[in-house]
Amino acid sequence: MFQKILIANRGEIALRIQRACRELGIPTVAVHSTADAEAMHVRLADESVCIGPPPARESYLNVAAILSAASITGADAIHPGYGFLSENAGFAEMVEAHGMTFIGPSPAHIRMMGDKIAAKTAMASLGVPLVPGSDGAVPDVETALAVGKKIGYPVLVKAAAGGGGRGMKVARSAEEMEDAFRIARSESLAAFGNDAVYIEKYLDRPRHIEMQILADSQGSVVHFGERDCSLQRRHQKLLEEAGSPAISPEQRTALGETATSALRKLGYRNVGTLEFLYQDGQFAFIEMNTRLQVEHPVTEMICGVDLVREQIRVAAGNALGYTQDDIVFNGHAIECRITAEDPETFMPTPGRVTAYHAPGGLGVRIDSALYAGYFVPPFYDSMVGKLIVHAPNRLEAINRLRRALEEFAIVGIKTTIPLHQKIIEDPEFQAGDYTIHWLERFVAR
Ligand code: MV4
Repeated sequence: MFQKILIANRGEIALRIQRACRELGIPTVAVHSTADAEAMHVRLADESVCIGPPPARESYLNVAAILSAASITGADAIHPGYGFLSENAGFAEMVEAHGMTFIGPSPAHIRMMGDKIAAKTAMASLGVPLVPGSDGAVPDVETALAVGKKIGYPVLVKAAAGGGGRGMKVARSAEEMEDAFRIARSESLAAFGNDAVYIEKYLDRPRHIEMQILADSQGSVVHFGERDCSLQRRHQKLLEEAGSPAISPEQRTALGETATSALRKLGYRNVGTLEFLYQDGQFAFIEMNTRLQVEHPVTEMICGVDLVREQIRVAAGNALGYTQDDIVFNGHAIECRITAEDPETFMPTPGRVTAYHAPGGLGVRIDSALYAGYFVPPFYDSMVGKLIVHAPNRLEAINRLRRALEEFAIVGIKTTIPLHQKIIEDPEFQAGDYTIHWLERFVAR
C-alpha cells in the first residue's frame, strides 16, 4: 500500500479523498493556492504545501509545483480528484516518470478517451452501440454533406477534443451544414487547439445515462450500475440519481455487461464512466470519462462501496477481491449539487459564509468543505457542497431530500438550495419524466 498520498485538488473532493486515505491508514498531503490557505482541505490534511497564487493555471494546474510538493513531502502516489489535472495524460506520465503512482487509468487510456473519435472507434470495435454518424473524423464540408445525406438530418458536428458541449453545432438540414461545420471547426481549434470534428445523428430528447466501472490491474472489471445525469443547465449538472428512473434492472445488467466486457478487452484499470444517450429504448455511447466523477456518491450509496478506497487499492496493485455477483443494488440515491450562485440568475456569489448548519439523520450525506466563517473565493468552480440522500425507493428519497434541504442553512451567500427545493416539487420531476432539456425549460418559466 502507499506510504503517503498527495491530493492534487481542493474543496469537497480533496476532503472526500482524505477521508478514504485516513480509513486506509495512509497519511495525506494537501496542496493549496494562496487563496485557499484557510480552506478545510488544508486544515484536515496531515501536511500541506502552498503551490502558487490564486489562478488555477499557476496553482492547481501547476504540474512542476505539484510534483515538487510530492517529492519534498515523500508522497509515493498522487490522487488528482476531478477537474484540474485528472484527465491530463501528460501529467499522469510525469507522475510515473518521477517514480510515483498516478491514482487513475494508464496515460494511454486517458489519452485515448480524451480523443472522442478514438474513444468511439475503440468502443465500436468492442461491441458498444454508438449513435449513427461519421466513420471517424470529417475532413471537409463535402464529406460532412455526404455523411448528412447518409444518416439523415438533423445532425450534430462535434469536436474530437471536446466534451462539455464546446465546439458542438447542430445542422438541421444540408443548407445549415456548411456553417455548422465551419463554426464547430473554428470553435474547437480556439478552445482545444485541435480542429478535428466528427458528425453524429442529433438525438432530440435523450436522457444522459452513465455507467460506473471499476477495474483492477489483474483484468477484473465490474460495474456499479448507472446514474441518470439528465438534469443539467448549460452542461452543468444540478441533480443526479442512481438508479435512473427510466432504466429497468434488466437494462442495467445488459448495459453493465456491455461496458465491463469492453473495458476488460481494453485492459482498462481504475474507475471509469461510460456516458450514453438513451432515447426510444436505445443506448448509444458518446464519451468516456477516465476520472472519479462529482456524482460518484449516489453510486456509493446504492452499492455500499467506497469508490475512492477502491481507486487507491487497485492503483496499489490489489485485486478487486469480489465479483459482479457480490454487487447488490439497494434503494435509490439522489445528489443535489449546491453552488454559490444566485438561484435565479446563476451569477456566482463568492463571499463569507457567516453561519452554517448541515442536515443529518438517516440516509443523509453531505460532501462539502464549507464551515461557518469560510470565505468562498471567486477563483474556482462555484460548487460548495453536495447533498446526497439514500432511501429504500425513489419516493422516499425525494421526501428525505425535501426534509434535508429544509434543514440546510448556508448563511451569508446565495446558493442554489431554493432551486433544488423547487425542482423536487415539480410533478414531472417526481414522475421521473425528464430529458436533458427539461431543466433549461424549468428555469426559464
Ligand atoms: C449529443 C446530443 C444529441 N445527439 N449527441 C453535450 C455535451 C457532450 N458531452 C455530448 N452532448 C450531447 N451530445 C447527439 N448525437 C445532445 C448532447 C447534449 C447533452 C448531453 C448530455 C447531457 C446534457 C446535454 C445537453 C445538451 C446537449
